[in-house]
Amino acid sequence: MLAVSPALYRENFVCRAIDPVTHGSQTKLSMPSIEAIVFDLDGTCLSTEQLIVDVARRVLQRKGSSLTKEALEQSIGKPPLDAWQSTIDALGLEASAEDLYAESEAELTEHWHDASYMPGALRLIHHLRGQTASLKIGLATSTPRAVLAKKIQNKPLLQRVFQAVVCGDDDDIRGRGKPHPACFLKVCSLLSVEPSRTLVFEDAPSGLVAALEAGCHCVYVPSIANDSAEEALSEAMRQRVTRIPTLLAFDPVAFGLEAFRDTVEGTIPFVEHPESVIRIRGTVVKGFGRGSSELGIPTANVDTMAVARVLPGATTGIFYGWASLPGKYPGTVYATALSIGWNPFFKSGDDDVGKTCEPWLLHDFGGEDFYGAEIAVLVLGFIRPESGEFSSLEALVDRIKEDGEVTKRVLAGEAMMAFREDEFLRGR
Ligand code: ADP
Ligand code: RBF
Ligand code: MG
Repeated sequence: MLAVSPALYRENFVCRAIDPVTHGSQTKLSMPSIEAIVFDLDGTCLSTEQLIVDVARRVLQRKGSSLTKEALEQSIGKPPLDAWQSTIDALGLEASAEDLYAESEAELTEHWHDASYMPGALRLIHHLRGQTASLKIGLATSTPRAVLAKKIQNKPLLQRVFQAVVCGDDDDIRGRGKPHPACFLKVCSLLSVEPSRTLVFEDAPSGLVAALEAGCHCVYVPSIANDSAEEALSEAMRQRVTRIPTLLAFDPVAFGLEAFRDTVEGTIPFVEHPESVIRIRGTVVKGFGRGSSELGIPTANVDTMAVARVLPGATTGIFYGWASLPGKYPGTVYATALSIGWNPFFKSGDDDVGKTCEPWLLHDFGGEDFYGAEIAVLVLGFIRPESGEFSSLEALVDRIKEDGEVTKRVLAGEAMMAFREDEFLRGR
């Protein structure tokens, strides 16, 4: 890995470092050195989406209804009232969005502490606080202070890592929520840094605008997949945005910060923070029928609901781990390289093509298929973001085969081998 001292980046820096995980896609040609990092909370540090869905299920159950895939797809990512209206419409319910929202809020209050970290958030925050050069870290959230306390009550890192915290109900912020820049201006002032030397992490369009209006740079990790938030920005503002599909793809070197030191074979193993391991259990479903025929690489597509349960909707990437087919081949564990995302290479402008989760089991099943079988995938690391930038189908196939080789090498490590014994792979 590249180790670059921030001292090299004093005033204006030129950075051409190629990071093996991000492939240098975040190279910034010119910007002032970064002295502070400011995080948004919901959807950026914490994955609150799944929690909200679970509570929505219970609210609906009490109304004698239940959440369907269609209703979920139409409501996810929307502001709460809009989301409830979409759910009501999709299910044909006799209820008001205001009432269901109030009911869900009352229950969510008791469950905020169940929210898990967004993929890569725990690792990134640990890394930033461990920088040798002093780097300030702040939080600017729309969450009221009392709710923040609940959300981080079992997250000791989030309780102590921020040197300044600005909340949505602070006296000078109330009524001036994002996209108003007040919260970012306030946190910069509390940290005594210039906004131009502050890097904000945001997942929402309103937060992106607020950060830019304040004069900060923004790493935009959208919670709503395939959104077009940048289109509403001026050309000058767009210069200060770096879009990435997941925090796992963030390259600190591109911002003059120290490189991560935890990569193995250019990948990010999750084993250092065991709570980052992703456990997907679902059913093998039919895909586009492209894997074996067009690519010569069969992939056992997992049903989308199973993936939505454990991974934020907009998170994508190429990962590795162990997989099993507990009902069919109990006791056998397979190495797998998997792609989670929209297969941009094939998309060719078709927005209806949905997100897929496709484990390629690195084993020859002799032409057999196992549609309908239960599949368990223990995701242990991140290889790279998915890409649509391949010059040909052969180039994509070569890259996928390389992903498979990397997977085999990394999984041979002791800590990775130990996960073969994980209970999760044995079935329900
Ligand atoms: P689809 O688009 O329907 O997923 P694929 O050609 O990608 O079509 O895969 C078809 C099926 O092949 C998988 O769902 C699975 O049942 C089977 N299969 C056979 N060998 C493998 C393997 N090594 N890895 C993943 N799936 C495999
Ligand atoms: N599709 C892409 O469009 N871009 C990718 O970067 C990409 N990487 C993949 C990596 C692995 C390990 C696997 C198994 C698949 C990948 N695919 C990618 C998905 C591929 O498009 C998909 O399996 C086929 O479309 C068959 O459904
Ligand atoms: Mg497939």
